[in-house]
Amino acid sequence: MSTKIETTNFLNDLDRVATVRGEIAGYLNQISNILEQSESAGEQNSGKLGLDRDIEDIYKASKNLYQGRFRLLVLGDMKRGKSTFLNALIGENLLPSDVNPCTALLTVLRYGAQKKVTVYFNDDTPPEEIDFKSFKHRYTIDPAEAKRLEQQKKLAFPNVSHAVVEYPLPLLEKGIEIVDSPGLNDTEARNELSLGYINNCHAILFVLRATQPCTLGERRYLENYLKDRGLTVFFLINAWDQIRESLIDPDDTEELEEAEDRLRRVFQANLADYCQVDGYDIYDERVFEISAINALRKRVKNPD
Ligand SMILES: Nc1nc2c(ncn2[C@@H]2O[C@H](COP(=O)(O)OP(=O)(O)OP(=O)(O)O)[C@@H](O)[C@H]2O)c(=O)[nH]1
Ligand SMILES: [Mg+2]
Repeated sequence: MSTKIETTNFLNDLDRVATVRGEIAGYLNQISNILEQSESAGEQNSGKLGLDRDIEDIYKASKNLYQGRFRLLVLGDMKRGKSTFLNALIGENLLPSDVNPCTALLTVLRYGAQKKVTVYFNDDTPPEEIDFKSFKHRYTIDPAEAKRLEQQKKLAFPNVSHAVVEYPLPLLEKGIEIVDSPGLNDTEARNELSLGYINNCHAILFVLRATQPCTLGERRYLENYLKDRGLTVFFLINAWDQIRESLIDPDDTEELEEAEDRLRRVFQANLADYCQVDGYDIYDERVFEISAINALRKRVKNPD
């Protein structure tokens, strides 16, 4: 499996997308202006056509395209490596990720000239900028504590809306926002925080773990929340490195290949339905085998 990230090509592609997006935004703006002028001309002659709503929609679509935000939601069961994947993307161990404490807040990662984290509240409390160490310390929760709160149907930080991490990363400068979410689990109350955010996003990165292939819980989230909703879902099968560790003889390459193929068949059987567009099978464009921890280690060692 290659862990090399083709960043240059990808960033060039994003530049091309930004150019086309700007052009389409310009056309939409022209269309809304022409319609507006026709409506006011009509008003003085034969009467208006009642296109105000359409004009507003087109204007909004144009404005959104100009702003150029594209939001990706990283979703998945607890401890699948969502935060580690994002840290690998940044190239720094910035977001809380550990065997124990877990992500407790929706955390939006967006471009900023300086690294900083700001916590936003649901009540009148003004947004608070804190340092990364305090952020990790204050806003992660232990799974046992998470479970206890769930049983009482309580949220860990009920007055916190979300956190925004700004980071000077070229990928984010092109208008991409990536959202880390608290891990899904058995209790619906906590899942609402992550799943309720789906509509604010343009695509989903659903993170699974190679050594726990499509658990019942995961199949349920996919079936109940993602199936037939017209969403663009990418699947990251993380911790691919652990397959080798689970072999009796980790150096037996034949055994490793067989184990990998068996897992591929399980994932294929469960995810194929989510990788069909207009009758076309696009599995290879939607499902990726990764090792976030290896990628993070490499990025930390070689920052460029
Ligand atoms: N072997 C291996 N371990 C990984 C990999 N990615 C993450 N981990 C480990 O898995 C544990 C959980 O990782 P997190 O990134 O905190 O997982 P998460 O999905 O964000 O967890 P929650 O926020 O609790 O839902 C950590 O101990 C990571 O070091 C991987 O690719 N391979
Ligand atoms: Mg996390």
